Amino acid sequence: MDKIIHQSSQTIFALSTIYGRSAVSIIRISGSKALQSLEKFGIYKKLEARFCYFLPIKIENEIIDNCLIIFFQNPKSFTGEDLIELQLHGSKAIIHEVLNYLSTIEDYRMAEHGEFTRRAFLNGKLDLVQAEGLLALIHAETKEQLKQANREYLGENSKIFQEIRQHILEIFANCEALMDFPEDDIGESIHSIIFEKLNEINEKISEYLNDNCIGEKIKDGFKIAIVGEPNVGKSSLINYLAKKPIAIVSDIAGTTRDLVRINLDISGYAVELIDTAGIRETNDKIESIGVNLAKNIILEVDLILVLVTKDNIESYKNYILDFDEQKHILIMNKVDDIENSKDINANHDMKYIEISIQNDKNLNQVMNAIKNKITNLASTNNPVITSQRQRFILQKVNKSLAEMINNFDNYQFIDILTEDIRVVVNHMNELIGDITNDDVLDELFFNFCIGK
Ligand SMILES: Nc1nc2c(ncn2[C@@H]2O[C@H](COP(=O)(O)OP(=O)(O)OP(=O)(O)O)[C@@H](O)[C@H]2O)c(=O)[nH]1
Ligand SMILES: [Mg+2]
Repeated sequence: MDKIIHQSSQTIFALSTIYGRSAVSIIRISGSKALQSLEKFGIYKKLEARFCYFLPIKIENEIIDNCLIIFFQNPKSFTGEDLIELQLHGSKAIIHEVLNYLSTIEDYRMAEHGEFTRRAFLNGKLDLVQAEGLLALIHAETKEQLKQANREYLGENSKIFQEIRQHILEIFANCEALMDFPEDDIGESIHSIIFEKLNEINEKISEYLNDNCIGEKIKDGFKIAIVGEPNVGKSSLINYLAKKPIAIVSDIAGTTRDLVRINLDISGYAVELIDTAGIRETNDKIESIGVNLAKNIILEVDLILVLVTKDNIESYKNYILDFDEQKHILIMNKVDDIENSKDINANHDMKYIEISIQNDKNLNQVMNAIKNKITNLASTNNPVITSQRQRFILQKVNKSLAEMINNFDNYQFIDILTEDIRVVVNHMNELIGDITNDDVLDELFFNFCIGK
């Protein structure tokens, strides 16, 4: 059954494209009185829904612009309300005139952040997970971010969450049946069905949770740090990978103190690359703050480029206590300084990529190694969880189900189990957005821009 369309008494409007000079600017107007704006602009023609009209809009009889106008009639619009889209020329003067004029119409006001999408959500046009997908879609900067956002926005993940909820609802129905046959054979068999189903569903949820937070990493970006002793060429390497000079390079040991960050697109994945202070014992107050930042960032990132030179080949063991090949790439720089660099790898268990940033030697191997490591990290099945909100709720569900399974034989009354399952169903409703509270909605929609 279609949801009842919720038409707010206030009609909202906003610029949906970026403010500034451009070929086209789009202003959207949504609400029960959206059509009134056309009369105010001197358009008395009755517009058919979903047709495109090329008409002059006037303010006090003066033409402001010739524009394309589309009328989306409720419920077949993005918000579910009556919605007008004005495609104007992208001039600041036109945008000002039109927005100012709209604000003078009774019951009209400028939209708040994400208010169009919030109305769409309230009118059942999308669920909360899809709204998160839409936000990710707008923020996507790389191909993999886009693919993940589209899966979420188009409802693939919602479908999985709905299926989980459906299975839990079935268990709930089994519990109710059990109330009718508490003591006999049928009761026994339903009892074991419930136990099996609880196990089955919770294993699936654990699988989704056990994903190394890849969904969030694809969305927010993988973090990669370059670490090593002073002067090994860390800043030279970040400048090379960033293709521009973002960090100071000098032959004075201890040049970099702050964390220097840059966002890159590597093989379609968003990556934040971080240059760090050279790690050494120092009495310099500022430098030692930098060294601490470097040591701490090692614990935070997904991948570490460990840079050494022939003089300090194993020094990384002082600050990387837990060397994991998945998480680290060992690189030896300045091989231009070494007569026969092959011997260095031969003398050590660990394999280094030998490079010379100065001579542009083997730098493509560093990029390939980074690409391989990131694609390996991301190579689980498409992640289902993409936000902390979703993860927290699923963790609650997972924990509650695990407790039920562990205490299954101790449930003396089936109605207590039924009640526990009802709580879990409510968590799933919260996840999909069938139960909401204003704080959650405020937080999510505030991250949208004003015209969305
Ligand atoms: N010979 C040679 N010198 C290099 C190479 N790469 C960088 N250098 C030089 O090494 C010196 C230190 O380079 P940086 O990139 O500042 O080193 P860093 O690791 O960032 O140093 P800190 O910020 O002090 O920790 C500079 O003089 C660079 O020009 C290389 O491949 N070969
Ligand atoms: Mg540096």
